[in-house]
Amino acid sequence: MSVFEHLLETKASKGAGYLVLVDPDRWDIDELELFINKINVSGADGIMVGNSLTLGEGEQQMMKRIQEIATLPVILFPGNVNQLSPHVDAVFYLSVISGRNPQFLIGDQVQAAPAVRHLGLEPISTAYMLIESGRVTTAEFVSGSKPIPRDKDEIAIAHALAADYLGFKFIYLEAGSGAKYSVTPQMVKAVTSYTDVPVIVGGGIHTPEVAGALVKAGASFVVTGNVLENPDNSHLMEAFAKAIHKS
Ligand code: 1GP
Repeated sequence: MSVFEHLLETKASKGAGYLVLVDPDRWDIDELELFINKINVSGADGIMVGNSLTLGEGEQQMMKRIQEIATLPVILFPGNVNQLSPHVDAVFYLSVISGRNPQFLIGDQVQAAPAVRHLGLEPISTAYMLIESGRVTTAEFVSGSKPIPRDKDEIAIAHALAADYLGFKFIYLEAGSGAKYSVTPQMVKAVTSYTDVPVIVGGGIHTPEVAGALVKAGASFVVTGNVLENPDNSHLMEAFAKAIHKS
């Protein structure tokens, strides 16, 4: 089964899926191993790996270790072409459609395509929409693109429809890692009432209640990242999975 099929099957059987984002820059290898083992048994449906900007060394070794330990599909969530790796099962093949920066709309995708083929990675085309979230996030700064205002549902709808007509497999509503405010359930509801393309929501989601509300509004997948980087919060993983699956 491809990773895309696994994700669709997760949505069909559980109503929605839970993806945990691991930023390899934020962990040392021992802590990382413990964390991946926790994710494996948390009820999550997949592991995303990536970040908008890498400072640390050894990112490829970290990805290799993650894939060795993970019992869930590992999906690259790339911030740039250099993050492409043989140590993932699939790659969210992102285009930042909310922006008008050609590099992030199509330039990097052209650069990456031969490597994706060469590495035998499964590309999952994903229309990435940055939504304004109360502060300038790294994703916004690095992509050099303007986010969609958080209260302008009509703008989000028009972008989502364009993504649908262009044939993207997923739409990603992204407040950005460390966002002050997550994407609103209202925006998720608005977008999902106009398109059947499955919607992934991430950025600034800190409680299972918020995750559950986003699923009730129509999200097919919810992503958490930062909140689990505090070891005191690792117990939240199971609560996130439950809230997302039952909503
Ligand atoms: C994934 O960028 C998000 O879409 C993750 O955001 O780190 O704020 O959970 P957080």
